[in-house]
Amino acid sequence: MKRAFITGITGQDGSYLAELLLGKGYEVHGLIRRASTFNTSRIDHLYVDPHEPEARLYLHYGDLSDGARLATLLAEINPDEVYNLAAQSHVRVSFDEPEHTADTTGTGTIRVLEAVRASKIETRYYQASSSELYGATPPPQNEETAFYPRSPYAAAKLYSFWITKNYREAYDLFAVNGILFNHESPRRGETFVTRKITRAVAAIKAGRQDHVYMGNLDAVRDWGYAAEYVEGMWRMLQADTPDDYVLATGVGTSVREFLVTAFEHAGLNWEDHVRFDERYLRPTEVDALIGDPSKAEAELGWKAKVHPLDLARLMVDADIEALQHAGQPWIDRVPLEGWPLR
Ligand code: NAP
Ligand code: F7E
Repeated sequence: MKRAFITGITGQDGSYLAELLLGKGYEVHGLIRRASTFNTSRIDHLYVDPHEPEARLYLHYGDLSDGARLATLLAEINPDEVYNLAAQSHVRVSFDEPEHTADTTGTGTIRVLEAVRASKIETRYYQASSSELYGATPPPQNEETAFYPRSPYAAAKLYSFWITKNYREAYDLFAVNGILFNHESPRRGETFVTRKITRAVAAIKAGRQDHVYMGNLDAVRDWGYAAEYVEGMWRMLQADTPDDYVLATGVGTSVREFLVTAFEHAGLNWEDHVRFDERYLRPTEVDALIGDPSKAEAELGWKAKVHPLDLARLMVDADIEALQHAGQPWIDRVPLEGWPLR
């Protein structure tokens, strides 16, 4: 039985990856942060009492800020594959918390890589790199495109990209960068633009909210479906040689187009409900990200099937469905207009 270790298992991608690997027969170990409330809602459906013989998913407390803990854990678990998905992953928040972002999204990576070396395990390593690396460089973007980061988040990911590549060259580690363009799902964090829109549509449709405040509607992104992207991560670690790959749909869509599609899908006119608030603007914006995934298609046989506007409809349906189930925690606890969070 193969064994995998996932940092960020409680996040959107970590939850889909854990599901995928369990389905392939892996034993899966995940790193979780100790919090004062439960933070496992995205993986609760995978829970099997660890005392039971059929249990194959185990969680361990730890943090990317604690390198010694990472080394001890890796030595104990001895995984065949390490997926480093943990990060402060919100671009706008990285302008508010640049030092914390550097520490988790940047230095956190070297702590995991050093933990791999210190524990002397034989493993393959996946680094969650990002299309944000391209920043101001115009699309289409592929593995040869120059990086031009435009936020503390992107600058921290740039460090992580290069240190992963350096460890591959310096120590002959099977280490890869997945340069993933935006990928979304019904499990997407509630303050990323797609989920913010689809949750608002569901709440407005249900008569629980009247409007939503948004920032720059002109930005263009290449939104794919997260459940498909974790398959690409896994394929990168099954390749004969380690390399870096772009995963994307190749289709660019503006925030406005996504928003119009989501409102129309619920039979609503977006102009009646969308307002502008400058707090959602970024000091430096990334205008357009559209990926060219041909290398992953040719070498890994990976291709995105769900395209951005279908994804918008899929996410609206999921949020409307979620709202119909009484006792949804976010509806009960959070004021209808939400916290003024970015
Ligand atoms: P996400 O939903 O924000 O999940 C982030 C995960 O990291 C959560 O499990 C979080 O734990 C954990 N985490 C944060 N700080 C940590 C720390 N100091 N120590 C340990 N764990 C920590 O992100 P995602 O969308 O799944 O993305 C996964 C990775 O891919 C991230 O590195 C992200 O930057 C990168 N990425 C994402 C996209 C995208 O479009 N989704 C595109 C390119 C790259 P809590 O649950 O406790 O907060
Ligand atoms: O913003 C605009 C905003 O926060 C997308 C992360 O997963 O993908 C993600 O980063 C666009 C930006 O994602 C609002 O200005 C307008 O242009 O959903 P987002 P992101 O910044 O692209 C990359 C690849 C990652 O690696 C990151 O981890 O939407 N926008 N109005 C807004 N964005 C937000 N969040 N909220 C708004 O109200």
